[in-house]
Amino acid sequence: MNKQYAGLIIKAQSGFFTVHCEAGRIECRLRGQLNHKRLNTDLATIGDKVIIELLEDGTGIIKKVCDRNRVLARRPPSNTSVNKPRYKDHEIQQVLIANPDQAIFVFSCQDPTPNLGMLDRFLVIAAANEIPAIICANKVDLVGTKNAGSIFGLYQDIGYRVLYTSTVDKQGIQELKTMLPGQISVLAGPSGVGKSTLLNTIKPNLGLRVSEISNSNSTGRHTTVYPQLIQINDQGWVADTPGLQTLDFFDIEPEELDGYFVEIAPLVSKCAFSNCTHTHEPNCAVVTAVNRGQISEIRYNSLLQMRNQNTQE
Ligand SMILES: Nc1nc2c(ncn2[C@@H]2O[C@H](COP(=O)(O)OP(=O)(O)OP(=O)(O)O)[C@@H](O)[C@H]2O)c(=O)[nH]1
Ligand SMILES: [Mg+2]
Ligand SMILES: [Zn+2]
Repeated sequence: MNKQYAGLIIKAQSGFFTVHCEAGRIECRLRGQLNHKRLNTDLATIGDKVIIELLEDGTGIIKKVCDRNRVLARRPPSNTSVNKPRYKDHEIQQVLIANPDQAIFVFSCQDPTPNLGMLDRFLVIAAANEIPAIICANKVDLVGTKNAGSIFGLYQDIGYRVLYTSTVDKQGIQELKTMLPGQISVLAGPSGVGKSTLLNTIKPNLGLRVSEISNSNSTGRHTTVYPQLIQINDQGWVADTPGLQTLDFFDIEPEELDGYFVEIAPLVSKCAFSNCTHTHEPNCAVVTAVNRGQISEIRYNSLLQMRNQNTQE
């Protein structure tokens, strides 16, 4: 009988998985029968805790994927057939990482222009999955701290922690570094915002591939192609993930979106109608708060836009 080990998937690349365990880093494949177990989700990805069997040739077979406590996931983009896995009639969620303890959503202050609508979507997904969220506003060197604050400050006002970082002048890097030990974190965001560069700056010998062009406003450029977890210390890992262009919700209904906007959620029960859409209804606590300047119009519009998009889907 071959030896078995409990381990953590740290890299996932087209059906091959690198598993970190007592026996080292083992290249593994999934056991065939596992393919039928889960109907609506990626079977295995980074962050999954697994049981592997070590074979004579030094590779391994993943025999069991342990239940996930939470996932950061989206609905796969519909314009790419390869990324749209289906199992019979079920649409399958694309898991960016399994079991994250926190998510760090990275956006650049400039190049590319920050897409706050996408940030709001990330925050909704994190809230829906009970993943603590931190915002990293990178490339602050390009706009200066004051301008960066005028873009991202509203998130601080509603209680999120915002790190202002630059890999050029090293601002905020130490702060980012102190947040990583002892837990599983994920860096996620659009392409070209500097996720891999941030990790190379934190861990200088890492050598992750980064885009050579700093002004990467062309769409479709993806420098990081496979997600992977990088070890920070004994229990501390941080995931570098490929940049996303779209972030569609999986399993989040339009009516529940207001509950995932942290500053709007507490007002919802104060609206006169329990099914209030916060648009035309009388005595809407949300609209009142927007009119009084207590809720940012950017966030309010973001909620309405998300709900419309989701209703159409
Ligand atoms: N000015 C400036 N440029 C930066 C900073 N951080 C990263 N860059 C540049 O931004 C470009 C993109 O960086 P990457 O690290 O490849 O971006 P990424 O988020 O990993 O992109 P994907 O892997 O495609 O998702 C590179 O040319 C970096 O040199 C920064 O703080 N300031
Ligand atoms: Mg990258
Ligand atoms: Zn309302």
